[in-house]
Amino acid sequence: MTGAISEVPGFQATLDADGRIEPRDAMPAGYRKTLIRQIAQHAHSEIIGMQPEGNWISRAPSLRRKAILMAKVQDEAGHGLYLYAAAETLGVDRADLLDLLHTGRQKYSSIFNYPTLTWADIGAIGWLVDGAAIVNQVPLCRCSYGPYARAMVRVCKEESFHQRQGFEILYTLCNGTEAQKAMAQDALDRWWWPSLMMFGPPDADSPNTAQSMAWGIKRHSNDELRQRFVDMTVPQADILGLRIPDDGLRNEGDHYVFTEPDFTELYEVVKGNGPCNKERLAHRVKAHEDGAWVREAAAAYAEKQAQKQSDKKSDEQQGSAA
Ligand code: FAQ
Repeated sequence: MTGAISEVPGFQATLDADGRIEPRDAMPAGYRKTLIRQIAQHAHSEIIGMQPEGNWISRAPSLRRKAILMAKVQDEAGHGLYLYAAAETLGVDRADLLDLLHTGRQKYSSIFNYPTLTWADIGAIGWLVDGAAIVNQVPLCRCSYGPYARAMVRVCKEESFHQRQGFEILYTLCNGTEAQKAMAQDALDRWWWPSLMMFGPPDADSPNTAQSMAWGIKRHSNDELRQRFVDMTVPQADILGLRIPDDGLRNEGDHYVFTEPDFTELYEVVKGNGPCNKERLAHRVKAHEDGAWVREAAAAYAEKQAQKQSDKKSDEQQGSAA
């Protein structure tokens, strides 16, 4: 594996020309390591992120809502698959990445450690969490690593549908009874601050941002994206008739000034001390163990197919030699 940038011919020139680094290109070890870390964390977030919404599929208020939510949760599984595939182009094995997740040695997004208490939470996840994901991930479509950037293009299209379905759930509640509107407000009150934390620590405390931006992995800093999210979301809250739970929020021309979230809460959740960390990980590990027979069956089938192919090849070789 290659080390410093100076030892990697062509790498910096590709970045300077806004080109894409592809799996077979030489790359600095740190670049590869950072990508594996970020893409794996992203993949883990997608599959753990299925849980808070998945547990509402059986309780969705109508058949239409149930069908939409099922499709959304399946999309998240698909995003996980694209991302694990993108990580594998860097020379790691998906099974090893899952092992790192299951043993707590790799992270997933803090946001998925909060409970979904009411149906309005499903609206809030779509509107705020997918909304934050879009703000974070649209710039990743221009990430310097080709497979990650290309995966993001499709992911972002789907996230955009997810964000609209969440907004539409809340719009319906906000135009319903007083109790439904209060449920929507309560969901916003609980999801607002964790959504701001999704963007990561403030720039001054973010150990990875500067290098990741120099490598063209991240295109914007955590604080820039957080600001962009606030600017996008506040007018949408106005349309819903909901109040953002921030007394310090005010419009200053092009931007909204807002109160920073309590980042000690982010650090605690990332350390494993959020409201649902243990439950989420235990559920994931159990799902993985319960799926062992599928992986074994798929491996046995693949082995049988490979044997068939090789038997056919040797029959053909013998036939042409005779
Ligand atoms: N949660 O130096 P930085 C979704 C960690 S997908 C947990 O700023 P970086 C779709 C960070 O890893 C949501 N850990 O790090 C969906 C680092 O730890 P390490 C996931 C966090 O990488 C919707 C340390 O703190 N999206 O929502 C968090 O430059 C609905 C220092 O931080 C992505 O993964 C956090 N919030 O910036 C699915 C997008 N923030 O590894 C289902 C891609 C920071 O050094 C339902 N990732 N950390 O020990 C990124 O853009 C970046 O990795 C950041 C963090 C911005 C998340």
